[in-house]
Amino acid sequence: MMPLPQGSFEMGASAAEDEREGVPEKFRGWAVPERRVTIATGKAIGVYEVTRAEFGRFVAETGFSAGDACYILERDAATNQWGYQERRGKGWRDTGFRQGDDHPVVCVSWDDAKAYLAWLSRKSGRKYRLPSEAEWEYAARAGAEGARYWGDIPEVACSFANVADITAASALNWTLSNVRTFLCADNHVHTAPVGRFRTNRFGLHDMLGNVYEWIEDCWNDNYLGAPTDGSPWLTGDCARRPARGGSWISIQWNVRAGGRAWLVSGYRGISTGFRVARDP
Ligand SMILES: [Ca+2]
Ligand SMILES: [Ca+2]
Repeated sequence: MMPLPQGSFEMGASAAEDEREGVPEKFRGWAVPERRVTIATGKAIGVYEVTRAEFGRFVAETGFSAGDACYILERDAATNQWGYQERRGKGWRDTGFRQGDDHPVVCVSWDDAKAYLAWLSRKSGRKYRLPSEAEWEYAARAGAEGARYWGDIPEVACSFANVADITAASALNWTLSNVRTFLCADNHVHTAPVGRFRTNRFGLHDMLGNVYEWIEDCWNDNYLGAPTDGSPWLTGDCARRPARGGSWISIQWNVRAGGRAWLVSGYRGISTGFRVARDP
């Protein structure tokens, strides 16, 4: 765990950033209005995404079942396009690609993450939970105001994050043109071991890339009426939850500190995991 410095920051992403990053029309305007958010003292967040080994200990001790199906990436034989398909027999133990114990756990839903956190809280006597969306973004930015904590040059990504890069594109035979793959090599086709890449200024690994991270809040289409004290926003569409930071499969516009995405809370997929947060 890493203590988060008390402070305030500008949360959100401007229309100008959405434009510059080539965010598709239907995904624009989700991270406005930008607003000042204050993070109270005493919060802490995981330095790493939760690993397969950590989730495995939870399952071994409790017998918890994280379902029997997961959305995996497959190439459609007819159209030759990659897309997500839900497959029985796939799950956090068998994702369809090689994962070591130190890789982030995937194929876990928001509810699975909450079950893990309840177990961890019982075991440790501390109150673990998912990060609020504000805490997550504060932690991801670590003082940076732009789209990414490593600065304005997208290709610097490959020393800071596991993203959709040249390695993945060549292994999976994607075309690089017009989808804004990161034009650098991070040397990982799928997930990477946690902590393999450089940290941001708060000492946190993989806040961008590797796996999308579940957030405590309910989903709202923009920040009108959102809390400004760092607490989770628990009204709105609670069947959907934010997932932040992009993943190993994400092209440039999906890998932004202020960018937002949502998933149905029961969704289990090969690019989604979580990290933990803790109150004082
Ligand atoms: Ca990669
Ligand atoms: Ca991540």
